[in-house]
Amino acid sequence: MGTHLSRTVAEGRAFMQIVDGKQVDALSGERIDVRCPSDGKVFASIPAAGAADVDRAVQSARTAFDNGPWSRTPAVERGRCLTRLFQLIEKNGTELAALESRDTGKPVRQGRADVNGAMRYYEFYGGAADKIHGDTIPFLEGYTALTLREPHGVVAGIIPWNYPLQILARVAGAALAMGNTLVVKPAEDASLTTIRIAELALEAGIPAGVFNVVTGYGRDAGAALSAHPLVDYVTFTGSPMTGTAIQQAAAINNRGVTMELGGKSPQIVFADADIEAALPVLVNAIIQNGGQTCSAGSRVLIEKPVYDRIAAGLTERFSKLVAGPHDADLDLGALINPKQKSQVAGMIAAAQEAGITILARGSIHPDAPTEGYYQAPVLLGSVDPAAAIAQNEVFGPVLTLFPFEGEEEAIRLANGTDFGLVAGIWTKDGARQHRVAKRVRAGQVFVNGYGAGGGIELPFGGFKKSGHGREKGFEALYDMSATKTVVFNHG
Ligand code: TXE
Repeated sequence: MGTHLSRTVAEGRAFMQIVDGKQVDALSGERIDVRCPSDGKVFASIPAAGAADVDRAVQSARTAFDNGPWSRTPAVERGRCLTRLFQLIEKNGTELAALESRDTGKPVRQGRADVNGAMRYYEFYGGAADKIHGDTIPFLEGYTALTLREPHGVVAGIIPWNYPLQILARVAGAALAMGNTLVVKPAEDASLTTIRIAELALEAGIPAGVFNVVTGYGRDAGAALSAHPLVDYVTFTGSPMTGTAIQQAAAINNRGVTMELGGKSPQIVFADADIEAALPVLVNAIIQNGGQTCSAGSRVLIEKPVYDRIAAGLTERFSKLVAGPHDADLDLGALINPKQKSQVAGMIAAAQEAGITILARGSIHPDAPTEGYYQAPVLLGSVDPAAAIAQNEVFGPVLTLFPFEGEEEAIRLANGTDFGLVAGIWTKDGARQHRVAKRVRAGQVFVNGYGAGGGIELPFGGFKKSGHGREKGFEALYDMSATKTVVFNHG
């Protein structure tokens, strides 16, 4: 397990923010160390922006919006810029994948998948930019009434650390396609690819001031951005607690928000399911990105006749899973930071204290640096649905199993948390597929499969505590714009 390219990429680089098309440091000159989760070592730094930096970036986005170099550019031309950005990401894909995986600790394979996902967003929204239109509406005699889709103006995007490339792409792709300008605040733990994408956006012909990036802590830069009076709309992916704080800040200015706040997503396996097909999907849905995925399938509800068979199949697979450095490309990498590692370990310990059985535990590669933030995957059996580990998002490689009896209990358990982001249903019974899909409270439901995070074309977002608003697909373009009604009096 030697040092590969992905453990040397960006070594020693002092990254800059992108404001008004220029690379800028924080006004205070303060910086944040960037550590690689695989070995805990500092390898680069980013500016620590404060309120004054945020103001400078928002003013730039405001001017760019009001002067119209982007919002009044024909939609087809905006689409072409996004398509060029897609091509530039493809061209720089190897570097971006290495940077993303070193910055976040995810296996390079996952970094590559994230680059592909990000490309698809810019490709999709590049093509969609000139395909969103308003309506004409039958109205009173002597009048013509029509609607226009207008950009909000300045959109603030606050991005988490788990999938920076992809989450940025779904925000930026939709917002820019509709003619908004952007100020993005990536997470302090994973800002590097966001900076690189903003640089590539300039190269793609997106005008200066349209795509700004401020880096820094949430409590400083994030809070100032969400409360800024010149921001017209805020979009956020992250924890429910921070989501509440951001909504409160945006409410000071009565601004609209899109909130994607995580989940506790169930996969329901009925006794007639194709179990061999389900098993690898059940494992991947929680192991992908070390479980640090908002749509992770963290709860498996199993009909009693097949509980033992599925528990045995998962036990066998979990015992073989190995965590290790991102460039070793094992089943999973390190978690993002020591706080996340202790949160996950603490929740596992509390579950054990509550008497919940550990059915299987994967391992950490013996050569993995001891300073890295590793957590071996854990499988928990026959979990009490009221237990903390059954109700709260773990955001780590921990899968919980629950036996159930019959469809009613399955639905009750599936809907029995505060969240409602994604659900999986495994059954060959067509009528049951439809019945259960309708009654499960989740923004996305997969039948005989599970698309954690996939499907750029598919609307995505939560019910209940998982948030509101929809991202991805055409629906995101509606969230990223407002309807204007225009009425002509011919009289
Ligand atoms: O999230 P935060 P954290 C969940 C997951 C995880 C937990 C904590 O359960 O264990 O959240 O992670 C910025 N005003 N998810 O603490 O705080 C912050 O700088 C404005 C689920 O990292 O939500 C970062 O850019 N912004 C999730 C972003 O918010 C603020 C993805 C996310 O950080 C701010 C990540 C403030 N007051 C974590 N405070 C998902 N839904 O996929 C922080 N930020």
